[in-house]
Amino acid sequence: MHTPILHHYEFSTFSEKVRIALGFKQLTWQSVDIPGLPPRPLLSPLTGGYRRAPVLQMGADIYCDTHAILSALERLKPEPSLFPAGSAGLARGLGFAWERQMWVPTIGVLVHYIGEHIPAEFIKDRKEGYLGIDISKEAMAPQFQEHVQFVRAQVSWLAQALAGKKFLFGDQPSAADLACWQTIFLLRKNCPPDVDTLLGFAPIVPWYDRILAFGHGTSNALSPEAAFEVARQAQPAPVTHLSADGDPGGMRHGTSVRITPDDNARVPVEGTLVAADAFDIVIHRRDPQAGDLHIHFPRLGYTVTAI
Ligand SMILES: N[C@@H](CCC(=O)N[C@@H](CS)C(=O)NCC(=O)O)C(=O)O
Repeated sequence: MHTPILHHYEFSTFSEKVRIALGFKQLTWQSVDIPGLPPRPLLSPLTGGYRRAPVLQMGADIYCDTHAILSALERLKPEPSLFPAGSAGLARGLGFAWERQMWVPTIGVLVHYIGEHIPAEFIKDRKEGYLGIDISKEAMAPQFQEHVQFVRAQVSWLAQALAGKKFLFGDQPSAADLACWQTIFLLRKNCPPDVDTLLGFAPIVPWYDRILAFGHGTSNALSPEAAFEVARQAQPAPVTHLSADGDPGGMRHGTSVRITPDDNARVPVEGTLVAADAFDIVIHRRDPQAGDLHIHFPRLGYTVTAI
């Protein structure tokens, strides 16, 4: 069994969601610190071009997107579960919807407070290679009130859902708790304390602290070169959780496919379909240096086409 390797950067809040999941499951992992924007020359060959963070690597298996990563961690260590007692469908759906809806308004509030400290090259990258919008403080200022109201309304709903409970589904946290938590983490970590009042965070602070307390598990630093060497020396694991011809659209094992995020950072990744179901898809790629790789994506949030 390969030790999980997380390619991530400190201020990436989607990475924080995975770090907290690793802490909740008390896993030992290896940490590859990547830059906050491309180029990431030793990671891109492993992902086939997928450019977002974080990425989880287990040997020659590469997991893109936190939704695929959390499922992989759940298979690696089923207990404690991120999908407690019958919550899987709701936990996945709620987490996905929350992150989709909240991402831009959260950035809008964030840059209101700290926008002047964000380097120009970062703003340029986020516009040209990631979100497709200008996230500078000046550009987002006209929408600040709209973003505040949106986040506050969502948070009020979250507070209502959490009333009298430790976590969204009861005493055990779920992937949905972590998804909701991570966007709030970005704001509470970086903005002055008055953001709590502005956005109505007070009732959810005990829940927030419970999740923060999971920590990050036990990690050791690993260089990008060493992680690449792990992939080079490994073979992809046999896929046992999906069936070769399980694609609901009827795409067969062996089909050449292109997988592209449908929201942002729309860099297509091409490979040969290994296995799929309605939730996940795995493709094979052969990199000249890294060798055979399996790259895993969640199905929701990605467009898959035969090429
Ligand atoms: N749906 C993706 C979203 C990941 C995402 O947008 N991550 C941000 C960092 S927090 C990112 O990739 N930013 C651009 C980059 O780092 O290249 C997931 O769940 O992993």
